[in-house]
Amino acid sequence: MDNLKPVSEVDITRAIIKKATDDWLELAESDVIIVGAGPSGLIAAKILAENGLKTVIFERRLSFGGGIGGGGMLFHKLVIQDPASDILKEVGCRLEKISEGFYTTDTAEMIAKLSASVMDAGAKMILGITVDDVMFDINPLRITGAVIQWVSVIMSGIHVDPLCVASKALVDATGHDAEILAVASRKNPDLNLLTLGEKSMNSKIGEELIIEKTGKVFPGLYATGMAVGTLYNTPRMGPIFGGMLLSGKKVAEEIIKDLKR
Ligand code: 48F
Repeated sequence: MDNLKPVSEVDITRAIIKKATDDWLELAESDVIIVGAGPSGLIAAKILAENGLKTVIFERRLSFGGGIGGGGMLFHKLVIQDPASDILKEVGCRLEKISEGFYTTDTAEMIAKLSASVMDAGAKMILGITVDDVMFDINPLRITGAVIQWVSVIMSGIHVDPLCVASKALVDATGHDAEILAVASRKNPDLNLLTLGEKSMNSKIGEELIIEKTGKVFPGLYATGMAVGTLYNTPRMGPIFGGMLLSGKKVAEEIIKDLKR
């Protein structure tokens, strides 16, 4: 039988706290914070990290992939079309051709390959963290970071003061609820951010409009994926993911342009 190296309970505790603290000290001032590890947030993080920006994703669940895992009505497939399919091919995700430029893939494979590419690019992903508010500065008025809390604290209902992480760009990739835009709008009417809620289903128009409207919504604050639809009242689209990936790519490119100016 192989002999495992003996590690005491105290060694385990010290190793975890020390290495997690090292990471947190580094992340406390990030270039980009992405809230939500769904398709748009994942691809944005990959591109941002590849371009040398210190990027962290905060995801409240203990898993990543957001709405990818649900496929279409829990069937384990979703659809993707050209040219967004290139993004999945690039991360090694196998596609099944239905017709020219139109494919399906397995939900678990897309989650695994896309998420692995985020970490390979050097972005950090921290699970079990909810972003429940934004930080701001005045003169000039801008969003300067995220207010964070353990999801377990929020679920417990006890009051515990949060911590904050600074960013040059904070990205709402929280999906249909556009949680970051919603809280920023509710608490700061002077930002003039009104989240209208999404429209009923029209996949084609929905995807086109989300890509078109993706980007900066306020200095320091950006939106991608379904959060864009909720902000601008564009149609929902169901289990087709080309628009989400191109939206994530677009927001990353805009941030790179803004931050590297
Ligand atoms: O919903 P989600 O997958 O966002 P998306 O990138 O993609 C939408 C599609 O999955 C699908 C669709 C496209 O055809 O309609 O629904 O816009 O992922 C959002 C992630 O954000 C997390 C949430 O758990 C999910 O994994 N999240 C939401 N609010 C917060 C959060 C928050 N306040 N703090 C941390 N994570």
